[in-house]
Amino acid sequence: MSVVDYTDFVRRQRTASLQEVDPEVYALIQKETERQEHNLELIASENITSRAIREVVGSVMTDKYAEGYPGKRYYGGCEYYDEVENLAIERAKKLFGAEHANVQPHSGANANMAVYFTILKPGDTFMALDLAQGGHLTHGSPVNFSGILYSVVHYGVRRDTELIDYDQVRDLARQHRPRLIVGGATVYPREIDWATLREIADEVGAYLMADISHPAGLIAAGEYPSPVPYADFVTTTTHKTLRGPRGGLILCKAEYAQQIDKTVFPGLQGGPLMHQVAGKAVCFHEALQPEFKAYQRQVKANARALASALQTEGFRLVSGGTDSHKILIDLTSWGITGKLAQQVLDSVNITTNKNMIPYDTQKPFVTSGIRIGTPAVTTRGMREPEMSEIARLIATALRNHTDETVLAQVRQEVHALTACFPVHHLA
Ligand code: DSN
Repeated sequence: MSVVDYTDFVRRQRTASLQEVDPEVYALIQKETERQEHNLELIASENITSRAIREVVGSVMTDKYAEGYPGKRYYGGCEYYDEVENLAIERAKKLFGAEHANVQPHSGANANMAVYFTILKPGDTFMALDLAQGGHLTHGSPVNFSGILYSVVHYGVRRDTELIDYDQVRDLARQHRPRLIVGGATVYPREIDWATLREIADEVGAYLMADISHPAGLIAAGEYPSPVPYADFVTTTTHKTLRGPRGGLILCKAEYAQQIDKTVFPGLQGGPLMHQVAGKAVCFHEALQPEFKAYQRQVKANARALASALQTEGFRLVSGGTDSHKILIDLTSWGITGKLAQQVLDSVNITTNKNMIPYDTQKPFVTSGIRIGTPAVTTRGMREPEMSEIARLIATALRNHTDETVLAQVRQEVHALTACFPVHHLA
């Protein structure tokens, strides 16, 4: 019987490249790299991380368990993990002006769950923006734990302005006396009035949680109103406008620090993903640089320029424009669905996502809108002139969506544009 010896195998693994070890996965990464180079990435929640962040999340920091918190771990050998987590915590607090930060949530959904588990009991009532009008799954959707465990009252946007109806929020809060009011959205392109939400929460004795997953980078740079002075809890992902590794973050007042930490671990999670925590430390460091402010200013300027150019092309924008990095296009008058628009734009290498518009009559998998955003194209270095170009390419593709010759021409123009703004292949 032949005995397989592993020692040579392990020795080779120390130095062998991914290409040598697993050519199949290597080839897929090459293809994804090419896709990122040639596609116009307009998904509002996506971005392109720095090489430093990709280096840290692919580092030896992935190897170790570190249950617990700095100075109070359940395993030995955590001295450098303590230091890196402390760096992440201190940088997050400085970046957002927060009293306490927990950097361990694996995702935004986990961060939201941790806040709910800290202050709500099953059956308690909370209020949030309806998913169909711009909210998030974890803001009480009936197919999500948040809608299953709790009694959820949704507020929405006004039909005429498509802006959050704060009068409705106040009326519903008085009627239902929620224990928590959640602010924050995945699609809403406008500023959120945190002071008014705080005022309503105080009137009914509710906690206020702000989910800033989308505008976190803008907020860190002072380009969007910060809820930190108003909210008891602020949750976010770290990979959208913030340009960090995929993950979650909770900021809160010092008085809730111990409870939040206990809910995250041991309440909800086991070992933290310390390579991601280290990546968050680098993300916050990058976001503290003056250049990050300039980048976020341009993200917003690009969104405004893109919105205005789209309107010139004849598109109706939900709420008439944007105050952030994202735009919601209503395609109803163009006679095409969001689903078809996404497919057509995909075919010319422009990446977007179909999205419900407020009071949509189409199903969520079809929709009447597409959502677009400027973080990734701004990271590539594109500015206002390119935003006009992108609006023209989108309009040309959608206006001629059955004409293969025009679509091929648009695809070529997308390639010509993206070739001028490399993502990874910088000299
Ligand atoms: N998937 C995110 C977004 O695209 O906004 C929300 O979790």
